[in-house]
Amino acid sequence: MITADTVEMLAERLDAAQTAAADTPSLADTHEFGIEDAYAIQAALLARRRARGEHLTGVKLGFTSRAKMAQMGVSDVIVGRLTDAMRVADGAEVDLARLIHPKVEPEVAYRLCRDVEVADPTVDIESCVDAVAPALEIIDSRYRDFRFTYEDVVADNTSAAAYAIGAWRPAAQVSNRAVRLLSGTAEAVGSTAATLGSPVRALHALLDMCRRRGIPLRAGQVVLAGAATAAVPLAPGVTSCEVAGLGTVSVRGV
Ligand code: 0L1
Repeated sequence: MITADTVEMLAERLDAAQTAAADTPSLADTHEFGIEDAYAIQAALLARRRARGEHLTGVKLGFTSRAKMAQMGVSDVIVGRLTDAMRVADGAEVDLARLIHPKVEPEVAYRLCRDVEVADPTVDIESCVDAVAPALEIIDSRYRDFRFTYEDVVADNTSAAAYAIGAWRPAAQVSNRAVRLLSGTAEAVGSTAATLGSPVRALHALLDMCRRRGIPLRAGQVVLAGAATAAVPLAPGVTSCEVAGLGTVSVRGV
């Protein structure tokens, strides 16, 4: 365990890196901390954003592919928080100068139509979802050269930086849809099944995480279910994600 003062100091370091778009070394280089500490640092980081007037708009899952879990040597997903300052309208510009070394991932987004009673063991999270959409998540690890531990990335709010969501459609099964991501000359193709076998499983994993971490889920919030392909560098110009049968979403890096 690290002290409350250290939690605040490390959150301040990550917050400064994000706001200045200047990378920082891995926290683990200088501090020994566990996963509980990492979520405490993440919460302190979010408190800083909220103190600046940002509002929570949802949650995101990370490490939802078996390959990424194996790479990080973990068997659990991670959860981060989204705010209105991270939201980018479909087709709108993303200012690359405000980011350190951004990458982008194609995802499925869910919309919550009612508060989820996360402490209730009988709650049916699927019945709390009314819409689904294609999404782009921009991740921007604040760590120098992408060198981070599992605890580091949780502390860094799971690299969350920005997100865009396409047109919402009534909730539907999206378990194995083709996905295509284009960013500059980079292309990644995959399937929504890369997200824990099906994005709907991400909802159940999220509920479990929120129960364990005391994270509330509120009506109107969005859930980014996790990457359907490996992340690619976010290029200047148009970046788009197409999910078969769901539609397309894009942003423009400037
Ligand atoms: O969205 C995610 O997969 C969370 C972890 C991202 C870690 C990274 O910055 O590569």
